[in-house]
Amino acid sequence: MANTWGYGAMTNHFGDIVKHSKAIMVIGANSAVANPIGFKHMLQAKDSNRAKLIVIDPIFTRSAAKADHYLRIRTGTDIALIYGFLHIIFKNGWEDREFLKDRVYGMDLIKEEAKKWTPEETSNVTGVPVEQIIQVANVIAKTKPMTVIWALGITQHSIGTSNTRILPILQLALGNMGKKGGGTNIIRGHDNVQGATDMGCLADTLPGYYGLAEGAWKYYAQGWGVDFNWLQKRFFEPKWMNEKGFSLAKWYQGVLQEEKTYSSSPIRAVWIQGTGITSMAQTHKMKEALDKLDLVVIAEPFLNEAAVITDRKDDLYILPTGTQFETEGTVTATNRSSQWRSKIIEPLYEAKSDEQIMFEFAKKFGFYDEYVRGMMMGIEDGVIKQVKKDFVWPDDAVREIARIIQSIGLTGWTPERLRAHQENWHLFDPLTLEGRGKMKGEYYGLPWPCWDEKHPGSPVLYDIDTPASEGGMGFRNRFGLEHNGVSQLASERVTVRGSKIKGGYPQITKENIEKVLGIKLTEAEKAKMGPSWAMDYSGIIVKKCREAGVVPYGNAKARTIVWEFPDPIPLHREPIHSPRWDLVKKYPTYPDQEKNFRVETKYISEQQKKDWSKEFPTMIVSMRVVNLSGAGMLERTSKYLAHITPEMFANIHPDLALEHGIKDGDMMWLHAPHGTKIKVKAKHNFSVTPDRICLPYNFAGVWQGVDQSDKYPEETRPYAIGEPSNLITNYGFDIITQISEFNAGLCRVEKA
Ligand SMILES: Nc1nc2c(c(=O)[nH]1)N[C@H]1C(S)=C(S)[C@@H](COP(=O)(O)OP(=O)(O)OC[C@H]3O[C@@H](n4cnc5c(=O)[nH]c(N)nc54)[C@H](O)[C@@H]3O)O[C@H]1N2
Ligand SMILES: Nc1nc2c(c(=O)[nH]1)N[C@H]1C(S)=C(S)[C@@H](COP(=O)(O)OP(=O)(O)OC[C@H]3O[C@@H](n4cnc5c(=O)[nH]c(N)nc54)[C@H](O)[C@@H]3O)O[C@H]1N2
Ligand SMILES: [Mo]
Repeated sequence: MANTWGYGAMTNHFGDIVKHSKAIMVIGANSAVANPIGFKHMLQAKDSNRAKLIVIDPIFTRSAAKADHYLRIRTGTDIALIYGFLHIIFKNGWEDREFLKDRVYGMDLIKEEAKKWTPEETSNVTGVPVEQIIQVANVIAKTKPMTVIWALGITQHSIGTSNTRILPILQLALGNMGKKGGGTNIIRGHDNVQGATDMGCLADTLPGYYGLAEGAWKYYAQGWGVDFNWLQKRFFEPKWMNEKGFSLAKWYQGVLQEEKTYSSSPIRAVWIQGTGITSMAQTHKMKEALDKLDLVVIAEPFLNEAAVITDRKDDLYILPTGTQFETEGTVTATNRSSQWRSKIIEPLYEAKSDEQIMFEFAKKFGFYDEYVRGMMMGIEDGVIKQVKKDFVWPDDAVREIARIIQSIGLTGWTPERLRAHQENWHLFDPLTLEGRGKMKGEYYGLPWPCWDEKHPGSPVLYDIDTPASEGGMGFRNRFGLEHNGVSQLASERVTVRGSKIKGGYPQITKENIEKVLGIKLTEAEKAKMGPSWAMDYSGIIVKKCREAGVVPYGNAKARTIVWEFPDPIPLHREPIHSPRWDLVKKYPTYPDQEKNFRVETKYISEQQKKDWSKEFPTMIVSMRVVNLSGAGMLERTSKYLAHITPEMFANIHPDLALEHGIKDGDMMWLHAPHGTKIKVKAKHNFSVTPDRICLPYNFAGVWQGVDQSDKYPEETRPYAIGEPSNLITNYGFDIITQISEFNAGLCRVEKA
């Protein structure tokens, strides 16, 4: 429930923080380094609103250095801390009772759990002093609106999904959702990572979060102009069509088959396009898998170091790929705004752009016609059909997206509108996103949902004080009409401004539209209309909703209980490898997972095998550095960027280092519970305490002490190489998303 759309994104935007936030809680993010432009807005809010900045992080980061309140938390204990805040908030009656009554379902269960989290127990688990817990609980309860900002310190845990749920729950309790200056602002990572998620670059959904059920596939078959049976035949057996694929985190199991695997045969070939591989945990397993495959293809502008860590000599191809300067199209920012990007130059030398490579692939494997047909479809007189014989790239791709992805309201994103925004940057206010002059009435980048071609986009989600036609909305009705006999719709007091319907209402379907909107459809309209607002190519549902001032996705309550998850409400569970053996018994992890995506995953059996902390007493925390990104190949090939961090290092407290005889600048070994080790430079540093070390993950080219320089093809060795830290990232995966536990885990330090 990071937001009710499914995945994380910003509910608000950076300019909104500058203008309206009075408190900013940054938890598990180091924006000063990872998102400096975003962070500038937080500093501006301190100036413009005297906003209080609260930073919660196991490391004293550069962001923490600017905080009014810095809480040094032990990794993986955020749920405990937030319950600790909620304990104090409920005890003092500081929660927003009206908001809870009208717009939230299930807060009583949260209140019950919070009772257990006294300041003393919270302090025991999190390591944050009691007085600080009480002080910050006071600040956040009394300084409104507060926005909550997070990134990877929250998600990269075996309890990552629960982490991402407890924070919106805090914001609901305080009544900070759907408010200017409030909300939950999840800062996304890479350029266009929001767009990639929206487009379904995931193993468990179709684009636009449509899921993998038959109805969704049929909707897509229609939109792509292909036969459903043809789509089904792409799969070895029909049942795989409705099953999640392998996740990026554990694809190697599909090759190695060491843990129980659910697949028709082992994976024999892998196609890598846009990920560095050493950025993945269990890198030693990734290497084994790369060695064992029949075929590896890498589509890359640089030399991807997947090609360096493997020992294979044959059947490895690197396809030179254009960069983002050599292609054109749209990207989506962390606040759901879209941006048109122009091509600066044609792909250089023999390189091809990503889409050209995909087109060639489709031709080679005989499905090119079906692959591109979606771009030649159109809606005529309310019916979807093929309307032309050729396509224009990228315009027709953008039109296809707008036609099909109604679920998050990309419907208004026409190439014409997005191009006009690019051409008229000067006419948009950077803080309010409002357009002026000929851009008047639109928000910059048409932040989704943008329901139709006249809609301005929605800069702040769940804001009922704004009319639907200007971006207002309630919470989405996504989980049925009632649960345990309680209505899931917003109360009668929650009316979206200007709406014809007072109070809550369900999502609009063909079946309920006449009743809910109080209208009469013609037979012709009924014949064209799709089954629900998200699957209606005719656009009639959205049109009728607009006329009634109604948001097609309904007006419901936010839920704190996700009844289909292993933990219906978030619960603190110790990391798989925890430094606190006493707490492992009290707050154990999940039972082992029989199957998620295509593999089994170990939880309790690994956690409780033994007291890992005896042999591996030091916590690992992952950090970013400003000059490198991701797997790091891209920046390490720049002489100037490489120069800033010429070698792989870890920040270590002098007390811990000297205990092992490690002087500042000495090399040291870091050993992981699964038997791997890396050799890195020790940097004495006071941002860490003696119980934890902190290290970047942007290196490759050295493997457990062995320099791999000779494995780079001529003239491709980057200026800086080093050990991939993910060689020692511990085993551990989120129970829902399977993201790796990059930000918890243990190691042992040894002088090299
Ligand atoms: N220990 C640890 N590991 C982590 C993380 C952490 O915090 N700690 N963070 C995780 C996160 S959030 C992420 S997003 C990943 C990031 O890690 P990766 O996904 O590996 O990201 P990058 O290295 O930025 O990019 C991958 C490759 O894409 C190539 N590339 C760049 N532009 C293009 C293009 O236009 N087309 C094509 N085809 N390729 C291109 C780059 O050269 C690079 O080799 O790392 C994850 N791994
Ligand atoms: N220069 C640069 N910028 C980048 C990137 C890059 O590689 N280089 N990568 C981009 C990408 S892909 C992403 S996803 C974003 C990531 O953006 P951020 O998540 O802001 O970046 P990190 O440095 O990983 O910050 C995570 C913070 O969480 C803290 N942390 C770790 N465990 C816990 C915990 O259990 N609880 C709490 N409260 N905090 C914890 C860490 O100490 C760290 O300070 O950055 C993007 N920007
Ligand atoms: Mo990321």
